[in-house]
Amino acid sequence: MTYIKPKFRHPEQPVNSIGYTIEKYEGALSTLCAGCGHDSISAGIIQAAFELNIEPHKLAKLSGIGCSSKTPTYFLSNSHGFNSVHGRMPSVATGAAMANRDLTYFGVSGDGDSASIGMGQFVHVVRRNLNMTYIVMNNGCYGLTKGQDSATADEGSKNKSGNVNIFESIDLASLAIELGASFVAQSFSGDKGQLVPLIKAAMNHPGFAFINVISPCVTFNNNVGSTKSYDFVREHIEATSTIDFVPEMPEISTSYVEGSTKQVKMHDGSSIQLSKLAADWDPLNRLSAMIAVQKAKEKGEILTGLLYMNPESEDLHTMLNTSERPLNSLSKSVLCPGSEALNDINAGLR
Ligand SMILES: Cc1ncc(C[n+]2csc(CCOP(=O)(O)OP(=O)(O)O)c2C)c(N)n1
Ligand code: SF4
Repeated sequence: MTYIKPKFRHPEQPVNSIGYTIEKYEGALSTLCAGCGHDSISAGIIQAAFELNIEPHKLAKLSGIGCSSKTPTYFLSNSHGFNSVHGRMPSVATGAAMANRDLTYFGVSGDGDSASIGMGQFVHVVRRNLNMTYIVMNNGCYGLTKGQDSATADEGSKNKSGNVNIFESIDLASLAIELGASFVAQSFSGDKGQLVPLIKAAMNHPGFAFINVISPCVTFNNNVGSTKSYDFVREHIEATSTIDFVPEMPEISTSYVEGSTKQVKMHDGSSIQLSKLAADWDPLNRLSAMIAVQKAKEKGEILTGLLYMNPESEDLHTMLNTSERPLNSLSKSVLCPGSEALNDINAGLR
C-alpha cells in the first residue's frame, strides 16, 4: 500500500530549539502527480516551520479548492486545518483570526482559487491587512479540473492542446502591492534556497504577507510554449536579491558593501538581509517595487525575491482594536458588561 507513509526515521535526526524533529512538521503522503511544483512548496513550508520553532498546535492552515488547496494535508498534520470552499479561504481566515489572534494563520491557494472565483475575497483580505501568510501556488491553469487556462496564464502562452491564450493575465504580485499589501514576494517552487527564508520572513511579518510562487503543473502545463513550465521559468527568472532571514539578533555581524546588501529590521528584532539588490529597486518603496515588477514583465522576465515590505505595518487587529485574548477564553463578566453599562451605551446613541 504505497499511500502509507513509512514511519522509519534516522534515530539521530536534528531537533529544533523546542526539541522537535522535522517529522513533527510533516503531513500525509502526497497524492499529487510526481514532479508537481506544489509538493516542493509543501517541503519548503515544513522546513520553514521547523526552523522557526513553531509549535504546530499554535498554527492554523487554511485553503480553498484545487490541487494547491489539497497541500495542507501534506504538511503540518499536528496543526489546525480548514479546507474551505473554492475561493472562500480569505473569509474563513478572517473569521478565525478575528476570534483568536493567538494562532499563526497560514493560507494556501491556487491561481484559479484566488484570481478567478476567489478574486473578490482576495482583494479584500489584502486591503484589510489580515495578519496571515498567503501563498498562491501559481501554475497558470486549473490543475484539479484538468488544466484549463486560469486568469494568470500569460497572453500568448500555449496550453497543452496547443491553444494560445488571447487574454491579458492578472499579475497577483502587482495587484497585491497596488492594494496596499504590506509584504509581497515572488518565488519559484524549484528554488528552495529562496523560498524557505521568504516563508520564514512572511510568517514573522505582522500583517498580510503574500507570496506568489510559480509552481509548474507537470501534467497539464509543462509543455513547450507555456510560460509556467519548468524550462521557461528557469530560463526567465530574475532575482531581485538573495535573501536570508535572521531571527532576533541584537547585532548583525555580517560585513557588507554599501549598496550590495540591505538589512530590513522586523518588529520583533529579527531581520531580513538582502544581497545583490538591483541598483534601481528599493524593497521599502511601493512605487519602486511596482516599477521593478512591470519592467521585468516588459522584458519577459519573472522577478523573484522580496518585492515590497512595510516593516511599520499595522494589522487588522491593531486597526480595529480587537480583544487581545481569544474570544473563547473571555468570561461572561467581560462579554456582558451588565445592564447599567448597556443603558449608558444606549443613552449615548439617542
Ligand atoms: C464553486 C466551485 N466551482 C468550481 C469548482 C471546480 N474546480 C475545482 S478546483 C478548480 C480550479 C483549481 O485551480 P487552482 O486554484 O489554480 O488550483 P490547482 O488545481 O491548479 O492547484 C475548479 C474550477 C469547484 N470545486 N467549486
Ligand atoms: S494536475 Fe497539475 S497541479 Fe494537479 S497535482 Fe498534477 S501536476 Fe500538480
